[in-house]
Amino acid sequence: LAATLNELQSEDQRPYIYLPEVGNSYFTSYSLKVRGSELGRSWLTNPWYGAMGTSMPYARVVAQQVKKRALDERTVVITGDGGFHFQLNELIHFLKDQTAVTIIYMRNNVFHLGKSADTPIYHCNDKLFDVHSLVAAYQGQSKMCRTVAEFKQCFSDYINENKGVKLIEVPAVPEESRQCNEIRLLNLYIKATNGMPEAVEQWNKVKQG
Ligand SMILES: Cc1ncc(C[n+]2csc(CCOP(=O)(O)OP(=O)(O)O)c2C)c(N)n1
Ligand SMILES: [Mg+2]
Repeated sequence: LAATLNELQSEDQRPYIYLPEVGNSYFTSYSLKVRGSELGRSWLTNPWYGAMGTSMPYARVVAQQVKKRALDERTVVITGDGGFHFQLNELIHFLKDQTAVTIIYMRNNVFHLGKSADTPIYHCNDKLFDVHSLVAAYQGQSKMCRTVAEFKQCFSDYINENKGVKLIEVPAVPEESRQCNEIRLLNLYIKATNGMPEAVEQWNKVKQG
């Protein structure tokens, strides 16, 4: 995802102000290359011990400021499904304020980051949940994108239109082989800290470079 966004941002002079939520999105966002924003920050996330729950309120204020100062910049939220769902109360403000936001919704139906078992407590979503009906209620637009090409087209369309709530649903497979390097390293570190012999060996190799 970061590589794709970097490509899109490099071809676009308008700065994207990224609001990554804590979860896989947060770690993915470490690889983002940003342009300078007039607001002074183009990557803004929660510094308070990594607590989830700030991307939407932050995005709301960023979008308000972008509008108020008439900046040619874009507000982009990158979020997991769990993190997004408990901040849905914020969505109404984009409609009330007539502000614009593009939300990248990384859907895996689970609280994945930090998950340490396959128990129901991690099941934060349901396969039948229709996020598109939700966005429609806020007079927004949304699309599910399965390929990089689809994503690029949809993201560019939404960024160009720059109106109201736009959401791109990206199916995220919670498998090691599909994850960014930062997440792979984090999971390896957690396993090594938990004393798994194979992970300890691999982690020591990583540390030695
Ligand atoms: C308030 C709060 N509760 C719990 C956590 C622990 N936590 C960190 S990431 C995460 C899962 C996030 O799930 P989701 O938003 O679906 O993103 P994913 O990891 O699946 O990409 C949890 C529960 C936290 N950081 N902050
Ligand atoms: Mg999730």
